[in-house]
Amino acid sequence: MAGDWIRTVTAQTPTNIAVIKYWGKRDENLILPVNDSISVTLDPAHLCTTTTVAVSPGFDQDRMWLNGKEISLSGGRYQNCLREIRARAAEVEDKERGIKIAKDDWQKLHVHIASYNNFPTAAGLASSAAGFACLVFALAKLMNAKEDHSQLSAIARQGSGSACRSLYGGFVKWIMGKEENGSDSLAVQLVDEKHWDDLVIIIAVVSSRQKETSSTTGMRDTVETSLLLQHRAKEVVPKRVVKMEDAIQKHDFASFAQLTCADSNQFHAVCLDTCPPIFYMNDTSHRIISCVEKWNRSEETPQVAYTFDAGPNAVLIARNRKTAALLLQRLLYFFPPSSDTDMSSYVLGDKSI
Ligand code: 2P0
Repeated sequence: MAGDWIRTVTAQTPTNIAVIKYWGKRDENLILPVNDSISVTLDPAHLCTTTTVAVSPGFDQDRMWLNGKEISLSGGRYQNCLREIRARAAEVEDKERGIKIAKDDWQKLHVHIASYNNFPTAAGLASSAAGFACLVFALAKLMNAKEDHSQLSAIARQGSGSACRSLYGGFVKWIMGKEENGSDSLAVQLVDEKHWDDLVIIIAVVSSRQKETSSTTGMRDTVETSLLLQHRAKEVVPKRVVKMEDAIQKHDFASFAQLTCADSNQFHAVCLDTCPPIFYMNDTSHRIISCVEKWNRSEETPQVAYTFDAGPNAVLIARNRKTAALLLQRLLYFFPPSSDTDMSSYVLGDKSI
C-alpha cells in the first residue's frame, strides 16, 4: 500500500416502489420491519442514484457529498454500512496500476463518496432506497467484499429499510425475518425485470418539495400510537403478500392492481390513525385516485394501479404501453401543466373527474 494513488468504483442503482408497503419498525437501530414488503425496482435509466466511492492513502477521513453538497457521515446509518462492509473487505490487487491493498489495510484507509440522485431527494420518491443500496454495492466492489446480493441487502437495510429491495431488479420481497440480530431480514428477488415487462410505470410529480414528516419519525409515531398498524402487520399484510406473489407470478393484473391500490390506501389510513396524524397525500393525490378508480370501474378489468409513498406523488402502473398512453392523455387533460415544472402548481381547472 505504498505511494500516492486513488482507486475508484462507480455504481448506479435504481429506486424501488413498494406495492405492499413497509411501515413500522420492530427494531429502530437494526431497521427491522413489522411486516414483509414487496416492491418493483424501476428501470435504471430513469430514477436512480449514481455513486462513486474512492479510496486513497492521501485521504485522512471518510467524507461524503450528496448532490454536490458535503454531508456528515457521523450518523449511525452510514457508520453501520461502512463498518459492515469494512468487516468483509478483502485483498485488492490492481497489477496494471501497481496497487495492492491488504485485507487489514481497509481498517486504516478512508473513503470519499460522491452520490447524485437524478430525481427529487426526500420527496417521497424513495431517494434513500437507491442511495444506500448504491452506496453499499459500490463500497462492496471497492473493498472486494464477496457477499451475494441478499447479504448485501441486509447491510443496505441498516442504512435505510427500503434500500434492501433496490439490490435486485424486477419484483423483490423484503422478508421481515425472525432473528433478533436481523440476520434473516433481507431481500430476495421474486421475478426478474423481464418477467412482466408489459407494465409501464408513470410517476406524476405532484410536488417536489421535501416531505414534512420523515419516514423514520412517522413510522416511530405510528408504531407507538396506531392500533390499525397492529391489525395491518399481523392480519392483513401476511395474506396480501401471498396473494401479491401469486398475482405477479401469473401476470394477473386485476389482482395486482386491487392489492396495490388497497395496500397504498391502508398505508395512508395507518398514517391517519397515527397520533398526531400524518398527511402525505394532498388534494391532487386524491383527485388522481378518483380519476384512476373511476376509469378502472368503467372498464371490464382494471387498467391502472396507483400507489403513494411518504409524499403526495403518484406512482401509476399501467397494464401495458397502450394503457400508459391513454393514462398520460387523461393526466394531461385533468391536470393540465402550467409553466412550472411540477404538479403542485398545475392549474387544477374545473374539469370534473
Ligand atoms: C416502502 N416507505 O415500503 C414504504 C412505503 C414509504 C412508504 O420504505 O427509516 O426511507 O430509512 O427505514 O426506507 C420509506 O421508508 O425508512 C419507505 P427508513 P425508508 O417503500
